[in-house]
Amino acid sequence: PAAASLAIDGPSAAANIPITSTIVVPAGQVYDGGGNTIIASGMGDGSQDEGQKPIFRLENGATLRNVKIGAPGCDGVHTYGNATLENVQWLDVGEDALTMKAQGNVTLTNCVAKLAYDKVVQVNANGNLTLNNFQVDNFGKVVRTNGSSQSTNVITINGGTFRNGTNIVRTESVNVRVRYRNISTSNVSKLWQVPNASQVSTY
Ligand code: ADA
Ligand code: CA
Ligand code: CA
Ligand code: CA
Repeated sequence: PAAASLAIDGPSAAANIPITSTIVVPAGQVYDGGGNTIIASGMGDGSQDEGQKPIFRLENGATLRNVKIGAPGCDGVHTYGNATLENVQWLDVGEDALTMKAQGNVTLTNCVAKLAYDKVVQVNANGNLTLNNFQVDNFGKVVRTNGSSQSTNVITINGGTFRNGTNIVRTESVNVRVRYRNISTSNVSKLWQVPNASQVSTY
């Protein structure tokens, strides 16, 4: 009967989705990956080489949710303005996982990042970065502002687990504020690498 075949087909199982070019999420739109895993080819090898392509490009106001980024992680996710990420899992971070490429407010909620050789979130623009319940294992820096740039950022870390890394935040900018609460850490060498300890507070 029809019901049996519906039951067999059921809700679709998670799948691997091969891509050969960046997935662009237009301004204000939502990309829901349905739990599928993106596998890139020809876009970079996931090493520390700069210039790899992003897996996703989020235009201003875009949302990315329920997706896994498999190896090679290439240059991860690029944001151009405000962005919302929910249940995004980087299974093997490439050169980095997410880059703020233009000014905006970027929020990650219930995301996971693993196996980052160095940086997870690269901040190359002004704006606020909020990490709600971010689970990160194996990293150099969870958040790194760009070189000696004096960007203005409020970095809020609300919950989360950070294991096996060097810094949760590293910045050279005196214009960065870090606020955090309810975090769990293990084997992290120095949580906050900032110009002045007064830039970091709980809230
Ligand atoms: C390095 C590099 C920057 C930028 C950054 C990134 O810090 O020096 O120019 O490319 O990586 O965005 O990955
Ligand atoms: Ca880099
Ligand atoms: Ca990696
Ligand atoms: Ca990068």
